[in-house]
Amino acid sequence: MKAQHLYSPGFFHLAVVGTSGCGKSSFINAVHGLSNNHDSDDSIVARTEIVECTNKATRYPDPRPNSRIIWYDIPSAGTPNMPDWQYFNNLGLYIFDCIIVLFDNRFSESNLTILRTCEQFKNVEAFIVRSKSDQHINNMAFTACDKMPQGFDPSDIDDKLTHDRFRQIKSEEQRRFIDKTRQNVQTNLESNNLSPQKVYIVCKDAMLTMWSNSLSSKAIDEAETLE
Ligand SMILES: Nc1nc2c(ncn2[C@@H]2O[C@H](COP(=O)(O)OP(=O)(O)O)[C@@H](O)[C@H]2O)c(=O)[nH]1
Ligand SMILES: [Mg+2]
Repeated sequence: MKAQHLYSPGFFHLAVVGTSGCGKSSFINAVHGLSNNHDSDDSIVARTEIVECTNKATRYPDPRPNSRIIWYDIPSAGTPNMPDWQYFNNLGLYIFDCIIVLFDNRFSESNLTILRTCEQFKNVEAFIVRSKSDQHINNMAFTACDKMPQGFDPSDIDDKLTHDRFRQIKSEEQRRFIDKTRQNVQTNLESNNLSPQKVYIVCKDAMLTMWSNSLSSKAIDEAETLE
């Protein structure tokens, strides 16, 4: 399995796992300073260093100077052709030093199975990351606007009063989203007899902004996640 993943002794091997479409590839791109249409970027990573392993995982050496991390974009979990309990073994996830369990809308059964298996393999440390926070907060904010008095149109960005009010609504919804997400994950961990742990809440744009040493207004846990 180490040969399949082109394992390099002395390096730290980090796998990103999650269901299809949860944002694994976008997350790895953003962590590496690449937008999703990076064919047009001045790529920080030499594209030739990114290889697809025989088991379809994609291997990305970390582009930061002197980094000894190798990132892996792992084929999606929760597909009908591979039950959750086989996924960990079939993809050789036990060879990794660390696994990031990424999820978007739903903290699913396949996420819990991976976390449970990581607890059994004591050498594999797992982190939980919630992706696409921007998308969800936007949706919540627009839903909250529906409850505003008739005539309030959040898309009217030229009106300063509307603009300020919408920003305020968004910041309230962001707080609610953070609280709900943390609570939901803790409840799920607890009811599955898993140890409590932090959930890192991120979005790809704020992650990418970290590369320009500035802080995006969308940022939540991006700095801590990179750390
Ligand atoms: N708004 C938003 N969209 C995202 C984010 N991350 C991923 N996406 C979108 O979600 C879709 C699936 O992402 P992708 O990285 O291909 O998921 P994968 O199947 O897990 O690799 C794409 O359309 C992405 O642009 C995010 O942080 N915010
Ligand atoms: Mg992908």
